[in-house]
Amino acid sequence: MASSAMVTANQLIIMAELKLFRTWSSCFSLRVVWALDLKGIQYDTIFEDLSNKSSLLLQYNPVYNKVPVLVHNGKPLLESLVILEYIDETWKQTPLLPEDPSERATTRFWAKFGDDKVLPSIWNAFIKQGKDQEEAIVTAQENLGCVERQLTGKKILQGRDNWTCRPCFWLAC
Ligand SMILES: N[C@@H](CCC(=O)N[C@@H](CS)C(=O)NCC(=O)O)C(=O)O
Repeated sequence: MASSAMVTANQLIIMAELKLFRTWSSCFSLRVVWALDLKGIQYDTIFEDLSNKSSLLLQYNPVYNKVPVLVHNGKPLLESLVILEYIDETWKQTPLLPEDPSERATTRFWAKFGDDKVLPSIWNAFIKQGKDQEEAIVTAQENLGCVERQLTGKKILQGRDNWTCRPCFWLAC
């Protein structure tokens, strides 16, 4: 019988208690799903009803009461981009961030731009009405144009060694 000292790193990954609180529709949660899948990490999913949040979700994320929440060995990790960094630092295989510090900074910049600018502007383009909606569409197009210019001429999503795929992965929602 295998002693605990003989447990391999892979087995430890499987044994570690990892739970992801999310909804099926949450794009922020999908980032986490993709990161865990890319790294081949097993986890349990707890689907939340955001109109009737579970007491566990409120307990784990008392500040924002939002998904995603990743719970690793009882410790909650909050905010999708923070969770991605935690996953990358904890499980080193298939790195999400490039090695080079300047490329890491660039990746983080575009991920932040996606959250701060692109996503809210696209959301506004859908929910605003009349003149406000027209303005929101222009703003969304400008923000998407910024991302497009950044990616033009670069090979993206064509292999994990090409760092340009990382901003896409971090932005992608
Ligand atoms: N900045 C957060 C955003 C998370 C977020 O907005 N989650 C939404 C679902 S997509 C949520 O839980 N909303 C519930 C609420 O606002 O009460 C992140 O990146 O994790």
